[in-house]
Amino acid sequence: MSAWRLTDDGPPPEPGPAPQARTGFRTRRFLVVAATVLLTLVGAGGFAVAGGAAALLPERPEGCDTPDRSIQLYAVELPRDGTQIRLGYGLTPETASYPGPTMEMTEGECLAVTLHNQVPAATLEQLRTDPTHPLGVSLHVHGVKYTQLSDGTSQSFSYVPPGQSRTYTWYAKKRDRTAGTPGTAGYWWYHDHVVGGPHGTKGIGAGLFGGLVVRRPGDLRPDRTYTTVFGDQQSINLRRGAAADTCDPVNPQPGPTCIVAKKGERVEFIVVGIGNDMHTFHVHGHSWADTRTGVVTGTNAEADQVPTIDNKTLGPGDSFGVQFIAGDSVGPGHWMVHCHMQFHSDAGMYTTMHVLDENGQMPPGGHDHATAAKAVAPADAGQEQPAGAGAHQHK
Ligand SMILES: [Cu+2]
Repeated sequence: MSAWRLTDDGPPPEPGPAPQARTGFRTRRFLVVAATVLLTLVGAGGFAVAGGAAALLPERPEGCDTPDRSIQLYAVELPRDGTQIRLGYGLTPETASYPGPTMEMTEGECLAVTLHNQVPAATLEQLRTDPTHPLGVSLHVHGVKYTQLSDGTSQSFSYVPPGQSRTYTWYAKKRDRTAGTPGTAGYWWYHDHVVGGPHGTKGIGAGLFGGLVVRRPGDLRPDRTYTTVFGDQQSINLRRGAAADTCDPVNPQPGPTCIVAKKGERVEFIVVGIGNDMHTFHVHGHSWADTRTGVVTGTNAEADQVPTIDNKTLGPGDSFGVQFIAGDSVGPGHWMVHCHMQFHSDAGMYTTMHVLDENGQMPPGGHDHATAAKAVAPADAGQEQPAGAGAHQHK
C-alpha cells in the first residue's frame, strides 16, 4: 500500500531538522494510508462507495454538484445467438439490446446512470477467463468526464456484482476558451470493462456496448440516429450478412438491425470500433463533411477547408458521427452501408440503409442480396466462428 503525494517543494524532508514538518508529513501520510485502506475495504464490498468514503475520492466531476437527470440502465442476458452468450444494456430489462440504448447529453449537463446488474452469476462465471477475477458488470464511458468512482473497472472497484446496482455520474463538460480545453461535444460510446477480465473484452464481445452523443446547444437535431459498432469477425453490431439487416419490408421497425429513413430526413450515425481490427465506414449514395457532426457551416471559403467524404477509417476504440439528408438528390433506395476492407465486406460486413420516399413508401425493385448474404454466423470478439449460410430477399 503506498500513499501517493505530490508537493511543489520537493521530496519529503529527510530525518533530522524541522521536526514539526516531519510530524505533519507523518500525520498526512497516515491519513492517506488510512483513507486508502478504508476505500479499499468499502470498495471491495463491490457496492457503491458511499458516505465517508465518498469524501476521499470525489464522487462527481467538478462542475457537477447535482445531476441534472437520472436514468436507470439494466444489464441482462439475452437469448443466445447459436452458442454465443449475448448480453445487453436496456432502459428496461425487457428492452435490452446490443448495441444498448443510445445516450444523449448536452454540453454542461450532468447525468446519473444507475446500472442494475441482472446478468446471472453463472453466466458471468462462464465468461470469466481467470477464476480470481471478480464477477460483475460495469459502465465505462468515453469522452465525457467522470471521477474514478465512475470509471467502471475492477481495479477501482467501480463495478456491479450480480443482483446489485451502482450509480455512475457523467459530466458533459463545456468548452473552456480561456483554458483552451475542447469540451466534450462529440460522438462517443460506453461499454462494460469488467466481464471476463480486467478489460471487459468478453463483456464487449457479448454485447455490452452502446453509443453516446454529446451535443452543443444549437447543433442540428437529427430525425433518426443509428449506432453501428464495427467489430471483429467482420461484424456490424455483432452480426454479419443477412443477420445485420432484418428490416421487414412491409412494416420496418427502426432498430439495431433495421436502418430505415424517409427521403429528406436528417439521419445520424454513431460509428464505433470495437475488438482488434481496423475498419472503414462507407455509405453508398451519401456523403458528409468531415467535421464534428458531419454538417458544414460558414462561408464557402470556410467550407472549402473541410473535406467531403463518404468513407472514414475506424480503429479499435475510435468513434465518430456523421449526419446527412437521406436520399439527398439520389432518392429512395436500398443503400449499402459497409466496411470497405474488401475481405471484411466479402465476409458479410455490410448492412443496408433503406431510404423510403417522403410518404414512407419504397418504390419497387432493386434489392436482392440473397446471393451475397453468406456469412451470418454469430460474431464474437474472442472466438473463431464457422461461417453459416443465410439469405433474405425483399423487393
Ligand atoms: Cu472491416
